[in-house]
Amino acid sequence: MNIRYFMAGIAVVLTAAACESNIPEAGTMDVDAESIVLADGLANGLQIYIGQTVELEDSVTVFPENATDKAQTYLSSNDAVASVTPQGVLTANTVGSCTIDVYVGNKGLYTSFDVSVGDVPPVAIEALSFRNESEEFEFTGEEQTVDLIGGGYLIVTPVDQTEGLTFESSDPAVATVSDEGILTVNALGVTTITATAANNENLTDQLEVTVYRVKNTEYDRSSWSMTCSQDPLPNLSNRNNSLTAMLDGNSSTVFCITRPGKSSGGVNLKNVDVASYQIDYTIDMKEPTLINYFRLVHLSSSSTDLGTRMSGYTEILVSDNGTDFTPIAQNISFATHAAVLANTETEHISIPETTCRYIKFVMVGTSCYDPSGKNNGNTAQIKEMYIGYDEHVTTE
Ligand SMILES: [Ca+2]
Repeated sequence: MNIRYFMAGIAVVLTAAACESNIPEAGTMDVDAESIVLADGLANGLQIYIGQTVELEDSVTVFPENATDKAQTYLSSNDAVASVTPQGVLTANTVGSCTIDVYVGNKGLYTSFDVSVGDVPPVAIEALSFRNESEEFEFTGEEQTVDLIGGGYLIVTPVDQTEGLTFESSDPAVATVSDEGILTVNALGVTTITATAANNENLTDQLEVTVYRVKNTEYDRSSWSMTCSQDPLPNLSNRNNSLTAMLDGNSSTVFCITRPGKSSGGVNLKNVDVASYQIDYTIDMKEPTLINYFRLVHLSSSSTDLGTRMSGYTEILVSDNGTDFTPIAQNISFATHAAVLANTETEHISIPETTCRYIKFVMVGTSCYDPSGKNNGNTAQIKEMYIGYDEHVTTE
């Protein structure tokens, strides 16, 4: 500081010599800060909530405006309630009150203001509704819970609401729901869940919950027969290929077809238009049959046989008379599952529930073969194909 005064003195002398005036040049003298004015939000006491932060710098003004040392520093009387960085970033930590001192410059000028920290304000629910009118859950028999809110079954807005909800189950023996919206499945049956905003009974919605088990019916195939657009079928060693080979429950017989663009077992499709070439087979179940799934048994879990697996169907059609067919499903793919070598049997592959006598499986191009997507292998080979009906029931 002494050096600056000394330099200012030189400036005065030089200026005086040049202009013959005793007024120092602007900016050549220190100007002391004289007062601190707090914005109303601080001067009247700052009210904030736990977790809130406030930048104080913009709310503190030092006069005169041309004061040369406006450096500020901040200090809290109780950091546990509200802490403040030397740069003036204040954070509310817990419910309570404290005082913040604001120091300006280095000559003892300061002021202070009070801070009152309150609890986080409640956020009321504005709307709530279940995504669907009903949901089904398969009974596992083990400890089984469903997060209705986190799982997206119940939409509550705003998501950061703090009001809370109440839940009621019309049949707690089937399922109960905690205040947090966790549904606990207890038994087979049907129950209606009512969700209501804690402080507003007009904000309410209902969900019918069905807890089911699968009652499986897989049909006896001994009387069934089959036709195929590829006839005669390729003659492959050790496969005992025939039109009944995948309906006979015999693991030493395998239904095989030669794929478009390939040649095998005396069937040469190397010169066909591969992309549009269709192969289909039709199973005659001999009587109208209620179905909603099929499943396949692949040839083996050997990696060399992977390319012979089916990975999907382009279309599935059904008929009552074997002549007039109605499509029920398109682009059925189970490639993800079939690509796992250990899976020699597919899961139950769902199709729309239907009652029919004939069911036709259509493959176009190459996408239905070889789950690796590499179009490896010359044939598609199915050891067994089963068709059945999985019913959801709510009784033992
Ligand atoms: Ca067989």
